Amino acid sequence: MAKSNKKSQEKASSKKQEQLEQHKKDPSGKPMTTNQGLKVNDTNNSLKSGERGSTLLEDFLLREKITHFDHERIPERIVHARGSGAHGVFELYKAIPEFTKAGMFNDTKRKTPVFVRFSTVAGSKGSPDLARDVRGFAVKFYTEEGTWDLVGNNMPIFFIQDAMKFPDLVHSVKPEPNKEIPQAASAHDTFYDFVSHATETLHNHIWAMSDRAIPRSYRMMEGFGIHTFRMINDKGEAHFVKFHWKPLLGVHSVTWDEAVKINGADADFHRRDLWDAIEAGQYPEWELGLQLIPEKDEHKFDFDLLDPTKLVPEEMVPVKIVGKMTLNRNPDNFFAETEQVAFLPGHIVPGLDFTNDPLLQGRLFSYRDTQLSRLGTPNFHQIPINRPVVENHNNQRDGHMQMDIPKGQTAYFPNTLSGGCPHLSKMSEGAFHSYEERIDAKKIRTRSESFSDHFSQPALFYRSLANWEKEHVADAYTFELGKCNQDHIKERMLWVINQIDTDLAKKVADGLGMSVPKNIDKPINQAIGADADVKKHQPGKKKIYLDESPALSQANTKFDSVATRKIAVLVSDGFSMSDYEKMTKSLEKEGATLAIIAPHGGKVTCDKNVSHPVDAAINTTESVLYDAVYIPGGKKSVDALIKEAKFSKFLNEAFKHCKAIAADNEGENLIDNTFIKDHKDDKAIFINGKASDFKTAIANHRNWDRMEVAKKVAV
Ligand code: HDD
Repeated sequence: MAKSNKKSQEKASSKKQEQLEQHKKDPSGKPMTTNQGLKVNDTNNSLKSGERGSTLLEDFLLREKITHFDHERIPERIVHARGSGAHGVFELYKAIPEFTKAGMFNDTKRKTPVFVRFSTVAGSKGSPDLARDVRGFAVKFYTEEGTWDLVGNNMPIFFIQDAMKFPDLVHSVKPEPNKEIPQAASAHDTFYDFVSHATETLHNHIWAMSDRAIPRSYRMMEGFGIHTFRMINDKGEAHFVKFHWKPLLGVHSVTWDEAVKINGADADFHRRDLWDAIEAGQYPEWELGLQLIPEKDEHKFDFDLLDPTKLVPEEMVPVKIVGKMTLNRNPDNFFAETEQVAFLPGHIVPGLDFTNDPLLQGRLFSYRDTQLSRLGTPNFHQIPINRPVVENHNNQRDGHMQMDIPKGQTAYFPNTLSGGCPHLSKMSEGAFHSYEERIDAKKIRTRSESFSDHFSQPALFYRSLANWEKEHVADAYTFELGKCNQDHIKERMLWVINQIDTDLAKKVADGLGMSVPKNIDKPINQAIGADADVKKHQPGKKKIYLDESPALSQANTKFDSVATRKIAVLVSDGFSMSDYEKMTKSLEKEGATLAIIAPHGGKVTCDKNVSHPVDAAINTTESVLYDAVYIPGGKKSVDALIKEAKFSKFLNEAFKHCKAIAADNEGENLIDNTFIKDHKDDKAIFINGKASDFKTAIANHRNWDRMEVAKKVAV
């Protein structure tokens, strides 16, 4: 059966790809050798004294093979260990010289090569993809002026305001140190012990309780640079800027029940989805948007632009779309590229600069430092995936795994012996020059009072959600706190949630079988110094400077495409080919992927006596792996499906997860064997319906109106 609409696999040719080509090794048709190039005759047996004798120390083949194997692991990333990467390209729609002199934002003919890595934060390298977690969204731009890394997340804010607290945050969410439990999960006492005392975490935390933390696909999530950065034009004028990635497929998520089941059915769900889409030529695309704020407006907001726990609502500062990123090539080798890629927020180019956001400032140190233990050498920039596409020369020398051979007598500056080279460049010649910001201040270890509003933006986020999203948030809090053992932690969390929204707190309290504490002491924000003035740093009362921000709700995303959606087609021998064609032709044309699911593997024969390959036998797959389900007619086929209970379970689950379901002719008999039989009037259930209506329902992602009924489905 036809799969997705395969575009021709265009070979992404770029300066970076050409550079990587030089390092690739292709063993096809080649003899096996040792690392020294010696041809190998036997890689299966060690050298022994006699056929059954002991193995000899002389065996250099054994030693080379085993030694390399013994050392083939490197430390996983301390956070964001689980991830997937892809190559691509960034193209600018329109030059923006008025804001920045950065080359990639000034030349619409340039195709800037990129490498992107998506990740979860808390889990280990082998943890499942659908953990409730923030997703990393790190982009490496190989620009003509040097490499720029935009190391962001899929949520526009962060948990903490100062890098000094990062180890505490991470230690609280990671598995508890005595028992190394739980893996890739925030639902445990230590995390909530921390969150309830460090109230600055609440904004990112409520996002993590929302559907944003369980995306349908990496391809269907937004990305954010989070911090306020600076753009500098060639007159030296600066604008504050926030970076946004907007996926062309819209922002979509799965439900928590699906997430839990997907983790069992396919722990690589997001990794596979990204890989498959790129292999099929259905290249993921994001537009890059900028929120630009003139320097003079720095203090115009009700929050501090340097506080990374605050977003700038799009309704207050619109997002200006400036270009598009397309991911068009899978890596050749996971370890060499995705594992060894090193992102550093300190990788910057002229025309861009940092701000004094204290979280960003700390990150500028941490990322270089971590590569030293992870990749083992200050020469990590020489690893092919990390090499810039422009030449780099300086007087740094030696170190583990030096791959370059720097020529010449000198390794210092200034020098005359090498003619003063490598020489310095003027700004007019493209040299980087830090933005000259006037600073007149005391050296002081404290938190700015302007960072003390911890409730207004979580409340704005919650107010802006659709009812179904709000319900998911309440369920998530109830689940997470339900997994905590300590009542005093849950109580404190309920008190804190109550400061965000009283209805939300009540719902969660009901779910926990507790009540919202009224008289708890105001939680002391403990993320301050022992001598700090406590009153100054207490989170203030929530303010309302915007009733709602529609841009924050997934109900307002794009619902215009079925491209890359996976539709399960349940069939057995004798299914109606004309039904199948009627329903699926336009879906396939618009890029949806159809998967034939049958009682057995191999092939099924339709009523026209043509055999079709089965994509998955029912015992190898699960409903949660698909976006929609279709059952064509054909009595013999449907009778066989009814006999196998898992097909009915498959449908009940799709119904529970509010997905579109269509059946034609005898296909209805299978529907009648499920919970759906009394809900055929549902707006995303189609019995002998129109293909175009089914398609619209799939593009709509889910029918959330069904949520109350769906809860009654016991699967
Ligand atoms: Fe971080 C990795 C994103 C704050 C320290 N971080 C890492 C990655 C992403 C982020 C996407 C994975 C990169 C990859 O795929 O290789 N981190 C963020 C964002 C933050 C943030 C959006 C706040 C706005 N991070 C942050 C702080 C610190 C770190 C405050 C330390 C003070 N992050 C690290 C790290 C990691 C890292 C330990 C682990 C692996 C790596 O850097 O290369 O240095």
